[in-house]
Amino acid sequence: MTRHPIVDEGILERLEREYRADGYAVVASPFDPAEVAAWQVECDRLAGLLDEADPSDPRIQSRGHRARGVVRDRYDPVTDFSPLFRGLEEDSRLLSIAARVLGAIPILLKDRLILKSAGTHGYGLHMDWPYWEWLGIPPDEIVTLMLSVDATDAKNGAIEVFAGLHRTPLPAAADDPRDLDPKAVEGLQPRLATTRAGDILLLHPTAPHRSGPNLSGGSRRIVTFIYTIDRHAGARERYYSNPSS
Ligand SMILES: O=C(O)CCC(=O)C(=O)O
Repeated sequence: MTRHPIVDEGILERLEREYRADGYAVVASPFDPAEVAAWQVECDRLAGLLDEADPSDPRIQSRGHRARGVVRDRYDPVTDFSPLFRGLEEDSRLLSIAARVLGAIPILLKDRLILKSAGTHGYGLHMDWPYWEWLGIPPDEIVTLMLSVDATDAKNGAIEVFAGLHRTPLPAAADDPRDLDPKAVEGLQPRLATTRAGDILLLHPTAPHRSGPNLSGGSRRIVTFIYTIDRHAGARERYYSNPSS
């Protein structure tokens, strides 16, 4: 495997500062354009497999769509389906970023691909932590790295983050205790985390976030690697062996 230099110290320093203060941070792409182009080709291949995939496979999940009711939209874990993304998980640039904010050796907890094809619905206000809490890992020992396969913006459903609220207890939604009550952020303005292809959005597990529908004509694809630290070895196996994950 090609070893890439770790991300520059100055970038890591800024990233860590922003991540601690805001609960998220965006890193400009440390990848070569040819690497990102290869991700795009791989996502096209994975999107093409969806029609033939076993409809009962729990690793392929669906999402509401403006015109088609429901569409198959997520691979989780995507590394089960893609040797390219399986290799990317241990890329030294990603590991150096994860190690910096976790302060320990990162290991992969979870990974996924969200295709968000044109017309697919967005995601309501939530934080990811309540979905992982049962694992018993403190939130500061998990970090999410979202890799933009395509540029993201307001039109195609970029992630919106309520910055600086990741240490503030917020009320749960009435219809799902794992989601947040939208009233919790009434009057507050989220930050739209726009990205270029190859950029990485870091998200803290308790950062409140949401995203809009994809109203553009193309897909908005994001590959996500969620890392924990080496003292939680076995957490990935526990996570994926739980049928409700
Ligand atoms: O991809 C998106 O638009 C949002 C995904 C998200 O918020 C999540 O899976 O936690």
